[in-house]
Amino acid sequence: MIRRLGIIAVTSICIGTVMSCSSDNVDQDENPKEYKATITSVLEYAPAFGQFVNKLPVYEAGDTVESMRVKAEKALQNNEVITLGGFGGYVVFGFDHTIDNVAGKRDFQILGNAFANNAEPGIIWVAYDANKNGIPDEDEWYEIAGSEHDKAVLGYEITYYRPTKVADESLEEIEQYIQWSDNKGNRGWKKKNTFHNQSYYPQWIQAETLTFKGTLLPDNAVQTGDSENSWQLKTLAWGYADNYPNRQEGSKIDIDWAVDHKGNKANLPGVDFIKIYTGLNQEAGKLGETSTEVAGAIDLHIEEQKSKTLK
Ligand SMILES: [Ca+2]
Ligand SMILES: [Ca+2]
Ligand SMILES: [Ca+2]
Repeated sequence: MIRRLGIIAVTSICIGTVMSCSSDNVDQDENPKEYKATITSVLEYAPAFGQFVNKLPVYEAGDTVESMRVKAEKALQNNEVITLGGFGGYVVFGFDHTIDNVAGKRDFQILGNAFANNAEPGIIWVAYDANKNGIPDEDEWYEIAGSEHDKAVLGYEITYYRPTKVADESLEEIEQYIQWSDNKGNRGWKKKNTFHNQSYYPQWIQAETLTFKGTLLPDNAVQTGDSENSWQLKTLAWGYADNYPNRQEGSKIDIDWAVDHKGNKANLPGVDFIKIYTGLNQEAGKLGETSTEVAGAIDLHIEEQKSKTLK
């Protein structure tokens, strides 16, 4: 099921459990290695279109796929928010160790910027580096089957087209800004709103189109009144990124929820890499497109160990 999405190639960097980027190994004998509970590397950053794209992180003239990857990596290492844009936009990151799948417990947490009635659920894929080559191979990915899995559209594919109308300083609304089409015969336009005047198409990408494939969640936006401002983005029950506030249990994930493309339990011993992508193709009035944001991830077992040590 897990074909490489989009157009970005994996960049070879120091990742996983078999390589080390830092000088942590120095004096290893006296000081046994302490693993970080948080993200240590970003392997790919490939957002779709979006009102925060080119802002979180900031695109500057001359930036490339690689320099934007580095910006996303620094942001996530510091728990700063990055945007994934509309449906399919993604980030892939890793840790300096394998996050264990502890039986009967949630194992990791994805940090986002969700708050009450502002959930922008992202689908979570996990990879266990079974062949220990330090990269997530295509056949090592599994999907966290969250609460909406049975209602979701599997194998959804969308293409966005580079806008011909250039966003400028006038902050005008552009109704027909970015054209899109999907593999279900739908097509339409994404709006540019009056709040964000930069381009919504990733400026470091030369291609005229961006294509993403994955699992599409049912819409979660509800209009609660007559005004364009009265939209709420409802929280899904469990198993997604940027769905619950970071302090809540709902932002924590059990590796046991991972399934293969047939829906069978993956029974993974742990996770080395995580991929998050925006799970909705939805616009909600003045809120604009629904876009998952990610601000980091935490190995809950290391966190727990630390708090035990402090007691
Ligand atoms: Ca578990
Ligand atoms: Ca591998
Ligand atoms: Ca969000």
